[in-house]
Amino acid sequence: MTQTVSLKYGAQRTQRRDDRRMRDFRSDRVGQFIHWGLYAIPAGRWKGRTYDFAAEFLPKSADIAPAEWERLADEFAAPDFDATEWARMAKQLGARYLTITTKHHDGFCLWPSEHSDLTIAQTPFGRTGRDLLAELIDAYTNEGLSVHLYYSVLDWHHPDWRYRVETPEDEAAFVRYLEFASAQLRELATRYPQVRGFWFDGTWDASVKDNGWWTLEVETMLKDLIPGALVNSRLRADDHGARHFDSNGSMMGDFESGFERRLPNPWDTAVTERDWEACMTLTQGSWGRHVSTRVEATRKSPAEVTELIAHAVSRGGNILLNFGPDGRGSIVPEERALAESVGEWLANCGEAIYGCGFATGWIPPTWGHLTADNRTGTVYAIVTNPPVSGVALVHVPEGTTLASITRVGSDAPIEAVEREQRQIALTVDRTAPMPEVFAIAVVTAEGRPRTEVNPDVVT
Ligand code: H79
Repeated sequence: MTQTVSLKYGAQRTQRRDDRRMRDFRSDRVGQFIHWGLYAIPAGRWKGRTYDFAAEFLPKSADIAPAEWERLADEFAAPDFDATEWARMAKQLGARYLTITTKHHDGFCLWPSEHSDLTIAQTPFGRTGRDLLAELIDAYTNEGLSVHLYYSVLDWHHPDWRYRVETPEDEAAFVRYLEFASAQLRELATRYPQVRGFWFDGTWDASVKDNGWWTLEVETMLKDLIPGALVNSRLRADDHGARHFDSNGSMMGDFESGFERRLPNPWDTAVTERDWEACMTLTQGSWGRHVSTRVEATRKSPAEVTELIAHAVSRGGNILLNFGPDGRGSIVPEERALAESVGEWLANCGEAIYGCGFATGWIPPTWGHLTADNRTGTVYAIVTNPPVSGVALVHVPEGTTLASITRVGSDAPIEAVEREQRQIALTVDRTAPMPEVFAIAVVTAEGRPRTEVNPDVVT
């Protein structure tokens, strides 16, 4: 049993947030992550060699001197960048929000920060006077999407960044670094007050863990500047260096962001007790645009991405799907095609995703995922891996009987047989290119619809 420790910089609440902004985020379920920066230009290739590791790590993989890397700023002209086009594509995908990298580990800032000499202001794009982040925020807002700003605390460019603080000189430098990061975050929140929240990364080093006070100070400052701003758990450390969850086990920040390129165990229900978001690459391991054919060969298909979305929602979380535009500012054709296919599925079957969550009391199936809409009591069967038998078994919860099964996104007839022990045998199409979805309603012994199937999602 966890003992209660007195903390100055621990969680700010023990219950999940339930205000309008949080409820909107929770019901959005699908977000678009965009990794864009100087790394999009070499895209994993340097001096004739391709480095298959994540494109945004190229300065490390190819051991590039900072001064040499920073010369890429001269090439950042982004002639194809069109915020309206990006936003339309995100809308077509069915994403409800964007999280955009404002500064990744290499220190390059996508806004003209007064506090850095490595920003978009030093690029041919920035010299035209255009404000890229403002263009993106406006375009996405016009399409009805919210925007969150990603910020890496880890910074390979800033001379005062430290991985750990070992000497008085380190201490002085790192204090300056934290002041710099605070100033940048204040600048972002002041320049772009329309954003819904912030997404922190690069906070796992000892230097940050030893300064939990700073992570709470930043969370508080951002929420003072933008009331209700959402902040991910990855920002936070407590008095003792505990990250995401404080020394008493309470989540810090507003939603858990520990799921990176993985999802919770489909049989584990505990994760639905709090808000969480998983972020996911569309190829195996690169967030920034990568030209490697070996990386490209790992690209996930629309059906796989659809399954990831269903999986996340079935466990009560959001999924942030990552796009890596190229160095010219184009979303690459493979990612446009994905947005089109997944978007078509979401346009037809989104009622099983948006505003949905964990189906309490239902047994997770082997052939796919169940999601539930608490407002209607409807449970959705999303058949991502149809059994070879062509029959998917659904077990309705104890104390209920089947009221109806209907197809979502199609008028095709349904063949479903009720068996003993509350089983329904549902005939599914083993060759369907994208997951079939069925809406299932059950009634209690008294004949009332069974609602409250998902107490965690209140929209
Ligand atoms: O921006 C993308 C990646 O470039 C960035 N996060 C996503 C969203 C990223 N940076 N580093 N990493 C991902 C991997 C870092 C892994 C580790 Fe660790 C950091 C290994 C050791 C320290 C994670 C945190 C595992 C242990 C602590």
